[in-house]
Amino acid sequence: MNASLPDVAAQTAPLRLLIAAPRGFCAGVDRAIEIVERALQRFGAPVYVRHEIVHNRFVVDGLKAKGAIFVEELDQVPDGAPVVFSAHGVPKVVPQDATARGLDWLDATCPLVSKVHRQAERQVEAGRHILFVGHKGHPEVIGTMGQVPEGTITLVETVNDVAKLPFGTDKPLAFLTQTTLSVDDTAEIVAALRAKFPQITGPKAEDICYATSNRQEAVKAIAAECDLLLVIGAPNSSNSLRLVEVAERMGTRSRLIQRANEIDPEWLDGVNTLGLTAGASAPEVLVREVVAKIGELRPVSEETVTTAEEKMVFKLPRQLLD
Ligand code: 10D
Ligand code: SF4
Repeated sequence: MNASLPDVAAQTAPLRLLIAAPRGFCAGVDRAIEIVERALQRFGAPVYVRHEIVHNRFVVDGLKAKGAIFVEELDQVPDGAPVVFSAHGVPKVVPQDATARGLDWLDATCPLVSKVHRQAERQVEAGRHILFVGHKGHPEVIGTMGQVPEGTITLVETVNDVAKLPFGTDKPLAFLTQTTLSVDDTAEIVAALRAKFPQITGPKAEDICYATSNRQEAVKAIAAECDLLLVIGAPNSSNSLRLVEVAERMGTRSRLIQRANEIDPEWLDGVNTLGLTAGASAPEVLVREVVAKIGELRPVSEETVTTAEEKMVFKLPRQLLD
């Protein structure tokens, strides 16, 4: 029957797989993982890590296998054991407590997060109240808000929150942001802050990092062509969740997956072009695992779409260099 021919053709035609670049590990994640690995070599196992070093189970399990022990709070670290603070950063009191206990501690906070920490301190020293744009409860937000005394910083999550802020136009204010936010949402929130508080100071744009914005741009470049976009990342990974949102806002169905085995073959029904990317904490080996899995389900023609080149590398902490 002629009517069935297009369907047969659609099923046998290779699936066009568009892989976004940049994707996956950023310089801050590379550095954080290397800090744990070098700490294991230097001190021997076990090395304690406060919070998942980055939000990826595969990475965490790999380090556990080498002797890392992951805990949520410093009081779970026994006396005398070395401890690494995660890439997301910690409140000021954490290194203070570690020093008071005489622990060997290493800070794997991404230098771009540390830069926001220093800005927070400077703004408070200059007498300004900080409006911090971020997601409540995220470890980076807890870490940055914990750089300054309580009552000197207010969390702002939405444009609606801006409308409710009780400050006047004579109050000295500054804004700072989490590094892994949606570029578009943040631009709206910052515009609302500047409109309501003409006196506000802040970074030129916001503190969203190069890796976060590059990965969102790369998704924007392919999403319109895709029938489905898969994002490899964890449900607690802020930057990965933002990539799903970017695709969905462009009208493209998107799914967050941690591993290839989470792909439901039915998702590919009627899909001619599939997009694929990975959050900043997801290793490339998981991208290859997903490509291989898709190849088992359908013949695939693979293309990489590159929107930026990344060359960023961060230095390791001094204690690990000698
Ligand atoms: O949740 P998230 O995007 O902040 O963290 P993740 O570990 O997924 O990626 C690395 C980003 C960091 C450490 C925050 F800058
Ligand atoms: Fe640093 Fe950005 Fe990577 Fe976060 S996502 S670790 S801020 S480079």
